[in-house]
Amino acid sequence: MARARTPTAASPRTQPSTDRKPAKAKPAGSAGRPAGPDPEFDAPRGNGGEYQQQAGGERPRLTTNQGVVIADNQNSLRQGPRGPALLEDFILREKIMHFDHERIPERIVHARGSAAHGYFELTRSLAEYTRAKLFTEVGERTPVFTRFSTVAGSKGSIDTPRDVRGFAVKFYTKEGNYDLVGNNVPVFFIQDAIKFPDLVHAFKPEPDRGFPQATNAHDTLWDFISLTPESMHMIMWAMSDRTIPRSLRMMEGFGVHSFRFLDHEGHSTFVKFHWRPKLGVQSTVWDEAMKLQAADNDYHRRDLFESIQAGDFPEWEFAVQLFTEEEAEAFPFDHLDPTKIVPESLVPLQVVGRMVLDRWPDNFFAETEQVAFCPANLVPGIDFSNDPLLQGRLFSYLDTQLIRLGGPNFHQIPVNQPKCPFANQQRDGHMQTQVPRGRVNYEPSSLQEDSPRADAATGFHSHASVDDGAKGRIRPESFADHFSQARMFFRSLEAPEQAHLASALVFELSKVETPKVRERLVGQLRNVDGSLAERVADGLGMDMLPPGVPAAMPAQDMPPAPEVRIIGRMKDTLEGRRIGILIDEGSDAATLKALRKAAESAGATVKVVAPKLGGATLSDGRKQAADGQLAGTPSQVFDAVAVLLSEAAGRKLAKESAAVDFVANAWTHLKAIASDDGALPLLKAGHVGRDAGIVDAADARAFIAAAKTRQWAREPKLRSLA
Ligand code: HDD
Repeated sequence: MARARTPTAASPRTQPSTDRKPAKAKPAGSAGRPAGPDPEFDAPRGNGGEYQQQAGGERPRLTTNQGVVIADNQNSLRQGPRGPALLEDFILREKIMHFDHERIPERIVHARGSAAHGYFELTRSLAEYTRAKLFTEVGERTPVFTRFSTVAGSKGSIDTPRDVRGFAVKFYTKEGNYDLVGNNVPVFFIQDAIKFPDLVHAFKPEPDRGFPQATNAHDTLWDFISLTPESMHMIMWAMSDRTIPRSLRMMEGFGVHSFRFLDHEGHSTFVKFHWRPKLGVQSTVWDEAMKLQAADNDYHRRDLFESIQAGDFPEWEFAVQLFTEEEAEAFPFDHLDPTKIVPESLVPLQVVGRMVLDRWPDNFFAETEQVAFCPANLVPGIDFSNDPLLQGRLFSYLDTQLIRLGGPNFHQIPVNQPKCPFANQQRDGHMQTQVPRGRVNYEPSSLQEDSPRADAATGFHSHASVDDGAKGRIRPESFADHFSQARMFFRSLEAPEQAHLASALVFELSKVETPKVRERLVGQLRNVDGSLAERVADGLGMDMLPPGVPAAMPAQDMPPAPEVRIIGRMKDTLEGRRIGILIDEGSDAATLKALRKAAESAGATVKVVAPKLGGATLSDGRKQAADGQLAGTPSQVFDAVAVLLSEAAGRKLAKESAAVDFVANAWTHLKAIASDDGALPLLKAGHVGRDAGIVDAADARAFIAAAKTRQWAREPKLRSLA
């Protein structure tokens, strides 16, 4: 039996500890220290930055959390080389204890997220409407931290499910933190916050079985939805291609609720907030989204990270819709109902600023995980509306941070701290990291001149709204129309988008085991649009159309709202997009060079894919390394592909399933494909047809033009959509 070695001079246990002094040694004791706090001595030194600077760039010594230098980080303290571990090993216990507590409760919703730092820049003053400096100082750059998220899945789940995306922006303004906690769709499922726990329970994994994860396609969600007609407008958005975005950089954001702007006199104007991506709005197709789950679970996070690292900073325009109380009275819906949009034909968007995300967080946990958004974080000049969903949210977010971040001092975590001065008499509590000085921790006080006081001139004032009425659990009659805007949405879409929406409903409901739930949902769809209900019923193979569910108020026809479409809003550009070029031994060097040059000059990122990561020897004898190995780099991670193969390689790859899938998926996902003669056997094996998106690799210009769009005309050849 092998015996453990006894420690020798060379073993880690007996290695001499590196007994280097920090570059800047601190004076011992208080000798030489001025009375009172010593900024150098008292400054917190965390696990990294500050300490490393202290060490003057030398490697810092490993210590316990008490600052004791650790001599051996490989072996725990044992009674003899093969003896038991000793309880007195405080180094082992501290390390394991800390590790055991590394995880904090994940967010109940929006657990999976990716975030970045950046800035907001105002391009047009809104001083006429608001006193908020954020919206009045043109050219001023306000730092922001923006977190995007899926809603249903847990923290470790996938990036590309069919799901609404969170779009939360923390503005670190000069007047305090302002959080705009929105989504990538402008409406919500429910009208009243009291229904939120039910909604979330219904879409999370079912409680008895613990699945399905990160999807809405199951009985409990559709049971709830089919009994909640107010959700129908949101369902239209959720089943549209908006919820399978191509990139976080290519989706819109919405503040959802109406808020108020308040000017210096306290006059109020209602405002709705919009983010519009510079790269245009683009989605995947459903089959592609599902295959992306297999190709890359971190597809969106990686895309955001890589674009920022490459200096292609994601950017959005910031726009507002402004309307008065009187204008709102004349709308044919209640704008306080969060299941409604204010169509742009009624109130046009005004672009007043832009947001640029230009820095990836230094540490995922410290920033992306610990950031705490709250719709109640407002600054002077902005106020809430009476939207009952918003009112409930004002309680929920603060409350959830108490459990998630462990106590009331989460505002002291660096990512949550205001960047303007802040001071008050709130004290103590778990994880207090500040050290307030002096005797005064109350107000009014006279003992300390510099203790903070309220200031009516610059402070926050609420809108002096007058609301009366009997107390009660009342849903206003103006909230009763659940179907007009749902119908408006569906009828405003282009034909392929309508087909995708119908297919999405068929897909989701086909995962529902309970027939009466499917039938009731189709019954609700009859209130939205008869043809949609029929398509879904047909797609599910129902023998007859289920009876309609009685509507409190039948849908009214509204003018189409073109702004809800995605088709036509994809930008005619390759900027921010990725091209994959598949090569193998003998691929034509000149064509590869020409395609790469054309794609890169058009703004795309080009990746070379080959059966082996080492790459292949090209026609000119040069070795071309690959960025991705074929089996691990399928075509779904690209916006368009080119296939450059010698005749021999084309014949070989036509029998290689990863290569066949590469071209077959590019074809069915409506992408442009450039190919040379050698690639033809592979294209044939992948059943790639002919259309305007299939171009000769020698014609780089034609490829670039085709790559800028999806080949929508191809779709009817490929899928019998519901
Ligand atoms: Fe919420 C998180 C957006 C309704 C309760 N919500 C959360 C996040 C976003 C939204 C983007 C993630 C923030 C982050 O990145 O950390 N939520 C919305 C929108 C809503 C909405 C646009 C409707 C217009 N939410 C809503 C209601 C309630 C909540 C009605 C409860 C009454 N939301 C929460 C929460 C979360 C949250 C439980 C989970 C984690 C967190 O707050 O910090 O408090």
